[in-house]
Amino acid sequence: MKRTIIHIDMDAFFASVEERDNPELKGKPLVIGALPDERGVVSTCNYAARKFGIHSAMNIKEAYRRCPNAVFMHGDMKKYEQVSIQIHQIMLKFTDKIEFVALDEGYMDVTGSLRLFGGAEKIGRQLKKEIFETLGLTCSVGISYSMMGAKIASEEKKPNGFFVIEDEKALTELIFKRSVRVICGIGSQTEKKLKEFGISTVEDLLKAPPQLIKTLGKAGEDMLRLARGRDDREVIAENISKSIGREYTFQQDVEDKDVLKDTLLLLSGDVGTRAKQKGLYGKTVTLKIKFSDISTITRSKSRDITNSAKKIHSYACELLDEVRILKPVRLVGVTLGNLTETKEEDGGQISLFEELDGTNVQQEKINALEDTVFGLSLKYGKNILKTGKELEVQQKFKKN
Ligand code: TTP
Ligand code: MG
Repeated sequence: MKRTIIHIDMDAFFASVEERDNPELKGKPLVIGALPDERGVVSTCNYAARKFGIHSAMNIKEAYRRCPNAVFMHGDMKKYEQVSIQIHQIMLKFTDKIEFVALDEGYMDVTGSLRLFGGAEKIGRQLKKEIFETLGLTCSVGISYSMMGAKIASEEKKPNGFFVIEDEKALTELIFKRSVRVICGIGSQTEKKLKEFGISTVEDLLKAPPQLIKTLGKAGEDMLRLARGRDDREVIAENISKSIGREYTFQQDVEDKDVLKDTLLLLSGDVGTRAKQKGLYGKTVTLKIKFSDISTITRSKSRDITNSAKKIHSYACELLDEVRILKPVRLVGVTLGNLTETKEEDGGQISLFEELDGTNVQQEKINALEDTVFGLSLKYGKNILKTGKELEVQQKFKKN
């Protein structure tokens, strides 16, 4: 059956949230990330700053050189996570088949909602309208028959875009003359490799001798299939996906394990909240660390089934203690995996509150307290209650 997929991506996400909240910034070039006198990179910038050639991941000194008059600001991850949850809630009005792939980006399979809402374009337009009216932010929406098609469609008319790619033929025609980078999964390394074989564009790939594709193995077959517009990947909703994860890219590289642990506390809080929202529990906690040279490691631990933020944090910290940090860290992430909807009896009696807050509270009390916090945060927003530790960490982020 033909599917209908929508891809939504917020425009200049962090920067747009700051422009919205600080009206005096309107129209000025705005760079979110490190400050010019710090070591670090651009997280993102608004479209006024992009005119100067500034972009994500650019060294902050280079960004400053290109536009010394821009406003430079640190990001506020907690705020962006909050907005992300609000975006998700608006998307849920149209379908629960949603796969969020970044804070500001997600796929929706709306095949089953078409009749109810009067078609894909109506859903797409309504989505944009509700996000703008409720959150004061613009986004770009792409509609297509596949995930790749929808993603390319949402990029086509950015910012505030709306674009439909009907079928495989329309997609192939659209990307025929473009760089192979347009194909999902082809990054700079693969691009380089393909160039050695004389393949730079989608057209080159489609016209490449079958023998050459064969030498590239399974990856070659996959690329060719995608270049022909065939993409069968399904939108995997979080409530049936195998994991819930969150990660954070530092504006400046970090070497201090305590800062990593503090960051993991915030991330674990978010993972725990998301799991609770979905009524899910997980058995495996995975820690991800990306170093400044972009080498990445992951470590996993399977323990008691849980969705407690405290437990997730504690397991992530145990994993971190087993890693030797020999290079500066650029990104840290935590994922709760092996998800189920049923909670087996909590085995452990480790009082993590003891560790975190210096008080000795029994596990049942901790669970009850977490449930209360969760109930309140659902009602009033995620920031309603925080442990002293969390506040301390947030202050630290703000200072940084
Ligand atoms: P993107 O969607 O890639 O970028 P964007 O929303 O800022 O701009 P647009 O989609 O209009 O092109 O990323 C979403 C957010 O993720 C972005 O606002 C900041 C953050 N981010 C980083 O922190 N570092 C990065 O290298 C990138 C690409 C994004
Ligand atoms: Mg975006």
